[in-house]
Amino acid sequence: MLNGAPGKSSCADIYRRGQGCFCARHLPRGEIKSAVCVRECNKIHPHQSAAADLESVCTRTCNSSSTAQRRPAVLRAVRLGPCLEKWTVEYLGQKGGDKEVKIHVSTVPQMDFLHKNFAYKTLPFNEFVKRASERKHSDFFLCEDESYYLRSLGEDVRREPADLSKQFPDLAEDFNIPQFFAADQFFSSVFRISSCGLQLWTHYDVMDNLLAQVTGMKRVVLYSPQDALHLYLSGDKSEVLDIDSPDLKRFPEFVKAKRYECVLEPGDLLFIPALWFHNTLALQFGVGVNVFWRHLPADSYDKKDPYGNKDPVAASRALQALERALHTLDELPADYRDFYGRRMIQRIQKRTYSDSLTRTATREDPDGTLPSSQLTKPG
Ligand SMILES: O=C(O)CCC(=O)C(=O)O
Repeated sequence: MLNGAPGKSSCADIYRRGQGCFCARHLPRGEIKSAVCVRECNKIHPHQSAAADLESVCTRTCNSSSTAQRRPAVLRAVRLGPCLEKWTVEYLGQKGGDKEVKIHVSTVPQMDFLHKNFAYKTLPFNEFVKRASERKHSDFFLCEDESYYLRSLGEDVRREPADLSKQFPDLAEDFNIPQFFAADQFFSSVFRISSCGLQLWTHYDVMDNLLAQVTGMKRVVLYSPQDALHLYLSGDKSEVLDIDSPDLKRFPEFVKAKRYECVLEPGDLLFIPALWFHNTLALQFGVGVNVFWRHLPADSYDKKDPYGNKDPVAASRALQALERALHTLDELPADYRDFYGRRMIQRIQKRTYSDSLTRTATREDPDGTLPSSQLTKPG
């Protein structure tokens, strides 16, 4: 397992130190595997046999409605198109041109969205790609070894989802969007271009997602939605920034979150089901594209959500109703609030937890003093 934060070590160092746990990297190319749990001694859980047709396997995996099947999966050596050969720094600069892009600029390896330890800046795309690909810069904003990250946006940033074919039509021609979902489910296609060594905070999105790695290598760590309570969430983001050596005084529950991890290489595709938390670390300068699509009926999603990360409409309504209910409980003395609060939690668990989650909760009770019936008994 990775020990310590990447700090300012070289990307090669980061990669070497992590090699012991980069399990998915050892999978034979052309196979599809579910993401690997590092804590289970690098065991690989096969998703399908090597001979399986990748596309049909992925179509089934991505469209399944069963929670057990909706697990992350890495597909190796996918035909992503001419981008795999063509997307050098020079070519990207030529074809992408000097269109202005809004980028994240960071002086530290771990970007922190919640405390904003990076700056938003604007650069012409070709200049951005050049700078992101180099370690030291003659022109810079904050310091000569600053790092850069692009998450491309739509034309109207607040309303329109990113779409490679609109913002970068010449480059979009080189990238084949994997056809694992119906055309009308498509939501967005997003450039993910990062300097070596830069890490993106742990977060979830509400759309299903295929993250394609076109150049460079990237480590991706994932956590199940069922581990949400161990991740110290602030909205859709985890407060635990340093997932490799977390501050366990501040975040003691974090050790309970089961970590899944893979390393993506050029031509790899990672299926990230909606609500699965993910954290990325660029092991090299790299270019990726991620494609979001709607797994639920279109009207389930917030219409004013260009990023694909606003909670579904029904979830937002339920969370608002909860706030109102809590406000109502405030009318009672503390001991009554405690009593009714506990009963409400039990009722919510009974109505919403899937069987597997109920089992997990029971298993996690170290003394076995909490029978499952206690979790599920009506209030
Ligand atoms: O590839 C990355 O850097 C981040 C990917 C991501 O957050 C996503 O695909 O939702």
